[in-house]
Amino acid sequence: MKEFIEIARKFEISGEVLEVKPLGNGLINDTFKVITSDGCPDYVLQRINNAIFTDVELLQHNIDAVTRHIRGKLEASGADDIDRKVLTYVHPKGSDKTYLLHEGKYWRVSVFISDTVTRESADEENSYYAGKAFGNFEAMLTDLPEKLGETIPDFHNMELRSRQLAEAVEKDAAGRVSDPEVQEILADIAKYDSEMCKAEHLYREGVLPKRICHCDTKVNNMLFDHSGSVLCVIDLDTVMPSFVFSDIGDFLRTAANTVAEDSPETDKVAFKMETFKAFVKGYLESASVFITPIEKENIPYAALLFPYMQAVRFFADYINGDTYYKIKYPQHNLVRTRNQMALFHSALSHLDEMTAYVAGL
Ligand code: GN1
Ligand code: MG
Repeated sequence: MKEFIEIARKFEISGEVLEVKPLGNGLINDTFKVITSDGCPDYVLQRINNAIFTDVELLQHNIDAVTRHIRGKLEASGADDIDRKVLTYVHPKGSDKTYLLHEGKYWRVSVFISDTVTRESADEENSYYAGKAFGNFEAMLTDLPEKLGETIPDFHNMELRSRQLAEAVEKDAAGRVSDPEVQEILADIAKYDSEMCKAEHLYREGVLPKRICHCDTKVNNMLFDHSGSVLCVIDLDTVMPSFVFSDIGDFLRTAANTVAEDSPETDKVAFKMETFKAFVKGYLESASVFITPIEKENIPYAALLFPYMQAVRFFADYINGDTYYKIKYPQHNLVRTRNQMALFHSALSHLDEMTAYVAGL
């Protein structure tokens, strides 16, 4: 980790950099914790995956605008402990940017928020607080003065994701398409394709708005405090204009699944209605200041869309020969696909119940 210590030292870090070690389990960037000498904060060092985030200038522009705006809102509301509620990025020495380009790689450093809890799953209480936190996150960004770009264009556009899967099948780069199981999954995915592209249809009809959303609200992208509430929303790379379905759907995709997104025990996958109810309750409490009836009534659709879209994305990557997501073994993306399709089917079996619940709120 000596090389990483040298990188960390290029940033305006207080104290002496003592050690750098791996942190978290994101599937895209490489993340490390920077340990410093006593009395100084620790830091988070990230190597940005610029094969995926090709416009790092735009990426950091978005993040800087969002963190500045949220900090301003927290200050105006008289909140305490603000440095623990919003991320603080530090500059490389002698630079006014919040990233460093060094030997062709992009790096950034933020202050590590200590004494928090990170989770891979969430109970009802956590889910309620997460709902409140993301509703509030979106509410705070409704009057963001800067325009944000899409760091990954059309990131959560289901029509695009379907096309990408079709292209992957067409190319068959890894020779995986003839496998009967692959064919079976493709047929299952195809059945729901037009229904799942509903958001794009509504958007074209002009009845569904895009708002600034987080777009990667999986459970491990937020820091909880010891009371179970969300202290700080992290992993801001995908903050961009999207449909509110993104933030609702991705949280439920991870939190309402009885097992992890890559569990091979497909028969254990189930969509937890209590998580759905708790999250949606919290979300609507804080999103009520901006949410429109069409957004609200499609919350159950969001709960279906995200496992479905994630299955399509994992599957396209599997068929392409695993070029996007980090994998730990050759079938990893196939296992993830099976898992997400099972979750989709389980959520689908609860559609009426979800619809009735949302209508009653
Ligand atoms: C990626 O970076 P990470 O692991 O938080 C991905 C999300 C997926 C998720 C699946 C930029 O998130 O969209 O939902 O993996 N991020 C990007 O676990 O593609
Ligand atoms: Mg992450």
